[in-house]
Amino acid sequence: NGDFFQEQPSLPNPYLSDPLLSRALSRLLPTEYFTNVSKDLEKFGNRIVNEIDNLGRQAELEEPKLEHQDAWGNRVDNLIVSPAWNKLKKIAAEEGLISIGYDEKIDIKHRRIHQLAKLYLFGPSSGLVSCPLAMTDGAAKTIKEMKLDEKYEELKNAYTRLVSTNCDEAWTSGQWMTEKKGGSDVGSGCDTYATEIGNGKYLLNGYKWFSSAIDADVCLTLARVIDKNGNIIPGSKGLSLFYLPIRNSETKKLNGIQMVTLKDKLGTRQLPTAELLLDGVEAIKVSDEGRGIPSIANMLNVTRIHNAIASVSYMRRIITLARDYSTKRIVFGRKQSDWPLHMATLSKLEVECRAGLLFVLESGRLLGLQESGEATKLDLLNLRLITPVLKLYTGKKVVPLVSEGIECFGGQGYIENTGLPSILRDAQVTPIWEGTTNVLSLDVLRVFNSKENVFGAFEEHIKNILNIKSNDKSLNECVKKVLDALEFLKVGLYKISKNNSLMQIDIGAR
Ligand code: MFK
Ligand code: FAD
Repeated sequence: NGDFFQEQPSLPNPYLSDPLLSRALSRLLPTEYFTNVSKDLEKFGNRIVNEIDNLGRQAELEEPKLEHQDAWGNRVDNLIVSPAWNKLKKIAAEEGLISIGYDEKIDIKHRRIHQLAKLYLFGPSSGLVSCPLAMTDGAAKTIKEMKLDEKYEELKNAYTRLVSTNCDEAWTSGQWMTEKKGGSDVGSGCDTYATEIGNGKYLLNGYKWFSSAIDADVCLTLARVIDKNGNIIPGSKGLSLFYLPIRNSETKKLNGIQMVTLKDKLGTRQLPTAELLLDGVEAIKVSDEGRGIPSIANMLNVTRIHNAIASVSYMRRIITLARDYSTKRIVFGRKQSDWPLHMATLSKLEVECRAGLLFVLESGRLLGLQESGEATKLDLLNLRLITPVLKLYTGKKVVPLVSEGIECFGGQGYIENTGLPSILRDAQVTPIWEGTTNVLSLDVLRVFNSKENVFGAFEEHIKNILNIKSNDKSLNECVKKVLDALEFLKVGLYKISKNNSLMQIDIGAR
């Protein structure tokens, strides 16, 4: 009847309520460092509940808009974003969501784990600011690994801004790769051309079909250099990497860029994703000629880890809310949580989410080893191998998981102003951008087909992890199953490499 009101699900401190995160961190981090990280995450968790989550919701409700002209007909391309979006970007800088990964004062080997844990808490409340953060991290890593000489002062300055904690100075970066002809096959799809104008500078002309977080300050992009005779090299070997400021630092006008339209998207509607006409964009070539794809790969590998964090964070959010709701919703005379069938459903989701979190943290561990210079050859091979697997696996799992989570709320899960449907819509992008599942499967094959003994490294890595001495029968059975699967995978990969066929293998299913 009309006077019944269902108690709604509430969001607890995402760090304190996470059943696994703190335990996993205490295993991965030295004790004193863990204590500090734990305090930071608890404080951040409170800020998420009390401030950030509301801002994220506001950013979602106040979608970005693009005004092409001012009242007098001047072309202005004025991008209007929610004040909440801007505030979230400031909070991200202040909280060190990028800087933690680069702070030389922090234990280099472990700081990535801290950063990933913090991003995992932030993701579902971030109003999709998680997207520009991913690209900013990718750009910072790419610039850092370039070992630039003094002629690249502009890039050094950009790096300082990208990793800044000063919210008035911090910058974000875009990543423009996709064009109309191809987002996966960038080598054939790229029709952006670069003409040298001296001093290592070029003018870019082309059309970028998907460009997210277009309120960024700088960008990394790919273009094909036209040589003095007007010739170009087709395919991926003709692409070079360019850095550009999005606006002129003095006039603040767009740097030869026209924002053609904002994409009308299924989800991620908080995020301004534009089609851009590049009409004489001044840019600096930052890779050797023709080395654009391997140079932007540093960025891709970082953003793919961020993508996995986003996927797992959506899983965690829907489970947290569904768990809370299960203690509040009465069905057939009992709380949902008292029905074994409902708990079995939640348990399945829980197992998947925990596996995803451990997988993400493992990538953070390996990344930390790489950045501290302590990685063995085996660690480096494993990092290269697990990054596409992590991204494709979590991206593939999150959509059905969130869908099942939404069902736990019955009809309410389908109602817009509960905020629940947007989790499903936003999750659906994670298997698509930053490389689709099939394209990442092919990346896994690219790694296996390299000269290195990648499978040997992977096998050793798994065996090290599984080197558990236990009397627990079910644990030992699990270990055996994983070792059998490993053998199965080895045989499958051997067949694929023997036939030299780039057939699609569903790594996830295996
Ligand atoms: C909330 C989370 C947010 C996440 C961010 C949100 C923003 C969304 C932004 C985007 O979606 S940005 C666009 C992302 N686009 C993609 O991910 C492109 C997907 N396509 C691929 O990944 C293709 O595999 C790729 C374009 C990279 C390569 O295709 P090709 O032309 O077949 O490359 P090829 O010839 O096999 O490789 C060229 C070189 O790059 C080789 O090196 P060498 O020349 O030295 O032999 C490869 O080994 C190297 N390479 C390719 N992928 C690599 C890599 N190296 C390291 N890591 C990789 N992942
Ligand atoms: P296609 O490459 O045409 O792929 C279509 C299908 O073909 C996919 O299922 C794919 O798996 C499959 N396929 C392709 N090649 C093979 C193969 N060899 N074997 C088997 N199957 C294959 N891009 C940017 O550069 N910057 C951005 O900021 C950005 N933001 C985005 C924001 C959103 C919301 C979205 C949805 C996309 C964004 N993208 C961005 C683009 C995104 O990275 C691409 O859409 C994605 O990489 C796929 O490229 P495509 O759309 O051209 O699809």
